[in-house]
Amino acid sequence: MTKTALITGITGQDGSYLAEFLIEKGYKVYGIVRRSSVLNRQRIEDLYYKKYNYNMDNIEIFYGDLGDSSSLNRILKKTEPNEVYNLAAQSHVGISFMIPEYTCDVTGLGVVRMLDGLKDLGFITRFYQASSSEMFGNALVEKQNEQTPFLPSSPYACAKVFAYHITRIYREAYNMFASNGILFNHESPRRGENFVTRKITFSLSRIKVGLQEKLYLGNLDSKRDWGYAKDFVKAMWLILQHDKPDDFVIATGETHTVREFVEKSAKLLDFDIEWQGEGLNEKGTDLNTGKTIIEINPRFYRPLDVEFLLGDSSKARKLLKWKPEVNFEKLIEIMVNADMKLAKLLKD
Ligand code: NAP
Ligand code: F7E
Repeated sequence: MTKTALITGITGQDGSYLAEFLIEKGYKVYGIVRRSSVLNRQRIEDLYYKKYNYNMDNIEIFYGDLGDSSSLNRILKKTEPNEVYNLAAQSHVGISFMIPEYTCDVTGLGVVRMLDGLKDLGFITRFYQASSSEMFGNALVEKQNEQTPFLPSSPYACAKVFAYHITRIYREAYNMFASNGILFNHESPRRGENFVTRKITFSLSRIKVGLQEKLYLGNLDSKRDWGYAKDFVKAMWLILQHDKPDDFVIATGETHTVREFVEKSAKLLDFDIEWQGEGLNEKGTDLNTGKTIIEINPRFYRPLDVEFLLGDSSKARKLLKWKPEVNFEKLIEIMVNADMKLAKLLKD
């Protein structure tokens, strides 16, 4: 029997990699996409249109929305999936301060819509919830694991804490196979351009070929545990293959500042960055040309930021035998190479 998986958020960074991973494993993948005025399927284009030539044996797309339980129930009923990966969310932390109610609805309540739909249908489905290291907020411990208390610092993180607990509650109350993957930041050439890593590799590449003059950033000193999205979607699958539902932290165990990410990306592109000034007046100048190519813009500061995250994924490493293959340096290289290729294409 072919295994089936339903992915909400299939058009996102993780959804697109997960769809590829599952199809390679022989799954039939169902995806939920939302209506937009232009088709928003670049990340699954190769998979859906080119590679499988609309071959519905491997992948099938349905219109739905995490804000609309009638569409979710209809899709669940129609597909009866063996596994559900709930990846859909308003996933931008900074933007969640601008659209808090919407973020809580989709990122938080959307999860209860999915879980309740599944519970009522009664078939045996394993459910994965995309929980986030943002739930730890400015945690008081040096390394965060499954025991670390949550201290959310944004509407996004608050919605994710709700989603985490409602997943646990459905597991305990209704005996559902519902698990949380508490994933630390993971990046790739498919990362949205307004997340900091991609913004850096995308903008510096464009500056290199003359398509852009400056890169404007916010807090350069915040630290993140950054991994590679392809490594992390494998962990999602492993979490649902485990013999019992449970919650797992997935992280690389290394933390770096935004500034380090800028410096390493710049070096790969042969910029020689010198930092001058402080706070809002800090600037990064390329010593090769004397041009200031990095500036701070208060617009990119958050009303409340998470300054430091570092994950301890010992549980996943032990029980799931998961470990990341790509380290910080390699991740930057992958992203810079991809964005430089793109910038050159745009230039020509
Ligand atoms: P992403 O690239 O922003 O993708 C989000 C997906 O959700 C997109 O497919 C988006 O559709 C879809 N979506 C948004 N609102 C929706 C709605 N109302 N109804 C249906 N679909 C909706 O995010 P990602 O980086 O792949 O992350 C995947 C999940 O993991 C998210 O839940 C995120 O919060 C969580 N997470 C991410 C990280 C990370 O570092 N990447 C870490 C921890 C947890 P459109 O394409 O139409 O916008
Ligand atoms: O910010 C700082 C910013 O937006 C990282 C999401 O996938 O991972 C992601 O959330 C840091 C923050 O990711 C800019 O203040 C400086 O301290 O790339 P980010 P995030 O907020 O960590 C978690 C795990 C998720 O779950 C989320 O869905 O970088 N920063 N300057 C900036 N950030 C952005 N976006 N833009 C800047 O110009």
